[in-house]
Amino acid sequence: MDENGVPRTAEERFAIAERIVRRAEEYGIPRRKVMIDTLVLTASAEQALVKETIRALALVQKLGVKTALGVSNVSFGLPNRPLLNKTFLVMAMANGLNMPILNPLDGEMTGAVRAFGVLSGTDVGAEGYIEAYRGFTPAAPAAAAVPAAKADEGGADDLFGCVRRGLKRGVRAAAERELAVRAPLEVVNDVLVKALAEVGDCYEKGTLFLPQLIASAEAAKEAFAVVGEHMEKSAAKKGRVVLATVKGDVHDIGKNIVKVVLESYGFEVIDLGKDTPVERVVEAAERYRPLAVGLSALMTTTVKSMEETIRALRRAGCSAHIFVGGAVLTADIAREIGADYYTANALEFVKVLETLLAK
Ligand code: B12
Repeated sequence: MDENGVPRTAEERFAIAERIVRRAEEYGIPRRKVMIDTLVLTASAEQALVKETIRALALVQKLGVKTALGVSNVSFGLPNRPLLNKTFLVMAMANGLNMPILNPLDGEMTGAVRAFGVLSGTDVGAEGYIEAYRGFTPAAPAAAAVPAAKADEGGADDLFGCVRRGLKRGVRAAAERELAVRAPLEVVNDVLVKALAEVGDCYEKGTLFLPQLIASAEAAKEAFAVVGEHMEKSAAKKGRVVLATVKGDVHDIGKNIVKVVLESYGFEVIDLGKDTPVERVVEAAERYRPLAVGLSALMTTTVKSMEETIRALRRAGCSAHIFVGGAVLTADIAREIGADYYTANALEFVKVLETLLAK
């Protein structure tokens, strides 16, 4: 990868590998001593990029370098990860992977490497293979996988069901039907947040997997857009709030809820989106002079970039009240990283803003 992150295509990754090899040779490092990792992304989130990693291996090995891969990344978020890991390992080795990074205590993986040595002719006379498997007796066949019990998925076409099952196509109509009988905020709190919480629980329990989670998140996003269209937006603005999910974090469902709720209570929201660079937040705080800056983070790892953002805002002399939120935060962490306020949800955020305005 380079300063622009992980390139999407094999050709772009190859171009970077070429640059590395050239530079190494300038320092007297021969290419046979260079190891290039063509980078594995997870099949559950970036399915189309799996074959780019494999194609990149085939291209890069022509440079006469060694190739490495952290194999098991490929299966993150999917069931029966060992099966995917092993299949991917074999695909990768067939395309030039010679230094796989894998669990050496996993007999299936080391077995695949040994078998590949025989079949590709690198283990001459199958010497290593025979040494490892002399006296091998086959294990009893594994029991067939039992389908996971289904949680309550809601009706096929109600809003809860659409989000729970990640059905993006029906979600708009389902949201309209729900909004005909309930107030927008009730739809958010009683249907959308609950459906997402259930999806999150099932994901954590391992009964639902990353591609399904992504589908649910996308369905929820569509539903929030519809809810937003139905929210009454008061013309008189109470105050301005800059909102952002911090750098490195792409979770924006919670932030989007906060936005919808703030707007419905008459606040003007400048939404900077997700994965927001520190400088963009500082720039927006300087440009819009908001009453408050609200930062969202959902991962332990991105609390650090939240802290950096707060520090940069302070350095720039930002006078706005700094609020933080997101499932990973607590009042204690908020204090530690220098925020002014932590609130657990959007409505509390509104309440605190209103008391600040009343002062
Ligand atoms: C949906 C989801 C995703 C979706 C996100 C889609 C999207 N557009 O947001 C996708 C599939 C893309 C995703 C990706 C990943 N995810 Co994820 N994801 C979740 C999940 C299931 C739900 C999060 C959510 O939306 N909750 C619902 C909303 C409404 O809640 P909320 O955000 O907390 O918001 C409420 C409050 O916190 C508050 N609030 C939120 N922000 C703010 C801001 C302010 C200012 C205020 C006042 C209040 C406030 O108000 C909101 C409404 O009440 C959680 C698990 C869980 N059960 O929480 C994991 C989870 C957050 N993800 C996790 C991980 C690890 C990842 C990945 C790294 C996985 C991977 N290896 O690919 C990537 C991250 C990529 C990245 N760089 O960010 C971990 C984080 C672990 C940790 N503690 O660090 C979790 C906890 C799952 C787990 N247990 O492993 N994820």
